[in-house]
Amino acid sequence: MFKKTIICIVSFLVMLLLNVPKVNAIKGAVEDGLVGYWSFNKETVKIQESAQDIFSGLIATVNGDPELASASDCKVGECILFDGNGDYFFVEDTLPAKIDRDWNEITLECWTYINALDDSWNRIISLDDQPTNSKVVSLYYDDDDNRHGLFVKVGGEATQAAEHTVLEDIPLEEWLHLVGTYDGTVANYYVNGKLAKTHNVPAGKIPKGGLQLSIGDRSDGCNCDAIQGYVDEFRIYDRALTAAEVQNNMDATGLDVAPTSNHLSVTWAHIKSSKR
Ligand SMILES: [Ca+2]
Ligand SMILES: [Ca+2]
Ligand SMILES: [Ca+2]
Repeated sequence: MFKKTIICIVSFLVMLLLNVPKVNAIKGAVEDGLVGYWSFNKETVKIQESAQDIFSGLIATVNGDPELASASDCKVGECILFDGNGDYFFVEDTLPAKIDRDWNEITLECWTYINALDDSWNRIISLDDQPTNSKVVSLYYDDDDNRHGLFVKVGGEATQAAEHTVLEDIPLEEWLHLVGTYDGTVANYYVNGKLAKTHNVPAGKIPKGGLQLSIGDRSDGCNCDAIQGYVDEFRIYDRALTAAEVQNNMDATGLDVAPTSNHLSVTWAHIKSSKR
């Protein structure tokens, strides 16, 4: 009788354990080489001021009047809506520099949902040295020439728009996972986890000197390359992610491991997933 009771209790406990729901289970983004990660989730955004990167604590200051969009309109938690008129985020660099530094390799990654085209260049993410314009790594699209891709310009080498971009207008009103990687030689552009374009830009590193990072327009906020649409889950790495890592990150909803205490003070319990 006693033995039977014990077996019953153990069985019950095992069943209980098996049925525990995974509360707020986070699928972690790759952290090796991660420099900054703007989730744009509401606890990281003061929409009239700034958005904080949840990995390094970098601050992106707000220009114009972008909106903090609700999770139901976004990919993972909340995100930012840009209206195409004066809206962009400018990343404040730190010391030692996290942005204006040598980039031997780089990855730019985000989710975006473009609402409308405007017959010009548009930069979803841009690391550049505007106004000099001798160094650029940018996830961009160009309605005028019906193209989208990863633009790389460094050391006198540059992506040729007619050859190295996807030759179609960027799809409208749908979420796109865009990743650009550059390892000093090869530039890869992934759309929704698939390699869409690859080509050689054998120019080596992107050297420090005037490099600035922006979201939604060129880094000098010219309002000439401003996007109309949403941006979510922007990550920047100092190495070229592999195809498998790009796939992993497409499913990512946060970070597996909280950054060490010197990074920032975001309440990790609040960073949860609500992927639509
Ligand atoms: Ca988000
Ligand atoms: Ca605006
Ligand atoms: Ca067009």
